[in-house]
Amino acid sequence: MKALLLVDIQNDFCKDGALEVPDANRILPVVNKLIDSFDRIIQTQDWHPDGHHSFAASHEGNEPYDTVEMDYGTQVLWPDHCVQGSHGGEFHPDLNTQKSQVIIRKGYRKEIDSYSAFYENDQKTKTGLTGYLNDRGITDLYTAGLATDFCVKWSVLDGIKEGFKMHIIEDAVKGIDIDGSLDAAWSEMKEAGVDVVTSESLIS
Ligand code: VGL
Ligand code: ZN
Repeated sequence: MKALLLVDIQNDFCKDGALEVPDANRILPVVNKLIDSFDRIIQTQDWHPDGHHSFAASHEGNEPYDTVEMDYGTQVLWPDHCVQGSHGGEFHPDLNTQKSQVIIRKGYRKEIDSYSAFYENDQKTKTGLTGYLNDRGITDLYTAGLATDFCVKWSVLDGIKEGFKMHIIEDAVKGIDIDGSLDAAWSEMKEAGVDVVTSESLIS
């Protein structure tokens, strides 16, 4: 059974947002068409408390896009974004969220970032999505959203590890691209066995 996984389509990642992903808004009409063609829809929502440790402002002397070492490994520092309850953290108003059946919020613990829909960045703490999918008999996830080289990539890689068949809809994702991270992400996902599809093949 298949489902559509919509990753972090929130104001802060869209045009004029705090962590704007180039051309992010272009996926909105494509994603809305995909929503019409799926019966099971799952969304993720990046959802950080004020002063989250992934924010550059929480680290004296660091700027956004610097990297620092955390207990769980290397962390890119971001501008403040997707703060709980803020406008930036809301889904883009043009996204049709009406059919969404579950929303997985992530990154809500101050000390740890969470890119993937399945695991926090320690690669140990689960979000609960695996259990949800297994309980519902969902085997195939069609992935769209933001950003290709961070939350989409980690969701795809972890989904494969968790035993799901992961598909990425290439015209329904956009990336940030820090120092070649976008090309690297595509290579990693393909290496891991992601199935790359176009929205056209899915829209009925
Ligand atoms: C994301 C950076 C920080 C993403 C979330 O959704 O890809 N990127 N938080
Ligand atoms: Zn974030």
